Amino acid sequence: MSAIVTRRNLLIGSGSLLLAGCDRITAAPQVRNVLSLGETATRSAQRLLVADRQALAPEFTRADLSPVFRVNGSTRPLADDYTRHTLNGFADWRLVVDGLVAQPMTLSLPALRAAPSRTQITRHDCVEGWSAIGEWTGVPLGLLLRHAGLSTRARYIVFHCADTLSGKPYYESIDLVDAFHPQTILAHTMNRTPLSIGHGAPLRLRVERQLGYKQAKYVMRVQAVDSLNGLYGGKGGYWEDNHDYQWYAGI
Ligand SMILES: Nc1nc2c(c(=O)[nH]1)N[C@H]1C(S)=C(S)[C@@H](COP(=O)(O)O)O[C@H]1N2
Ligand SMILES: [Mo]
Repeated sequence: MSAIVTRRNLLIGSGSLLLAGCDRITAAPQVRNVLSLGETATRSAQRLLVADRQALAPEFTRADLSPVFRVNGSTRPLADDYTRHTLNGFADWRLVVDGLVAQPMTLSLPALRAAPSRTQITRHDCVEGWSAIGEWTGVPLGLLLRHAGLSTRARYIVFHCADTLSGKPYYESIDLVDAFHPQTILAHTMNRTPLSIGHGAPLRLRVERQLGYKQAKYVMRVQAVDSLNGLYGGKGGYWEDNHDYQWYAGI
C-alpha cells in the first residue's frame, strides 16, 4: 500500500496530476482548479507539461517483481472471433498494421516472437490506486512502424482492441514521441511466459511513461492516423471518450 501513497504524492507533487484520470485525486479542491485548466488545454499543451518525454521510466530487477499482478478491466474478450483464437492458441491470429504507412502489414504471433525484442521490468500504475511490477518482453513499436514505412503525415498511433467495456470498444492512442520511445513495446510475454488472457493475450501495449489505462490489452490492429477526430468518440481512447480521462496520462 505504501507504494500507492508514494505514487499519489508524486503525482500531486510533480504537477503532472492534471494528466491523470483519478476521481480520488480530483476530489481535492486545489486539484480541481488545475484540472479545469487542463480541460481547456489542447492535447499538445498537455504534452508540453511533461518536460522530458524521452526519459526512461524506472526499471527494476527480478527481485522486485510483484508476487501478484492484478488483472483489471476486461479479463477475457467476449467476441466470437477472439474466442476462436483462444481455442487454437492464436494460430490464425494476425496483428494488422495499417493506416498512414507505405507498407501495411499483417503479422503472425510467431513472426512477432521472432522479431527483435526488448525486455523491461517496470511498474504499472492504475488510477484506481494500485501498482504492480512486472517483466515485459515484446517488439519495440518504433521498429514495427519504421518497417511499415510510417508516413510523415502520421501524428498518432491507434490501438484497436478485441474487447468492449460497457458495450463500448476498447481502444487507445499515443503520439509519435511515445510511439518511438524505447520502452514502448507490443508485449507478447509477461514474467517470461506467454501473455495470459487476463493480461491481454496475445499482444498488449506497454507504454511505460503513462498510466495503466493507456496499456491497451488484446491489441488487434495498430493504425497510424493524422487525427483522432472521427475515431470512436474522437477523444483518443475508451476512457477519454466515456469517462473524461485525460488523453495524455504521463507519469
Ligand atoms: N483492451 C483493454 N485494455 C486495457 C483495459 C481493458 O479493460 N481492456 N484496462 C486498462 C486498465 S484500467 C489497466 S489498469 C490495465 C490492467 O492491465 P492488467 O489486467 O494486465 O493488470 O489494462 C488497461 N488496458
Ligand atoms: Mo487502470
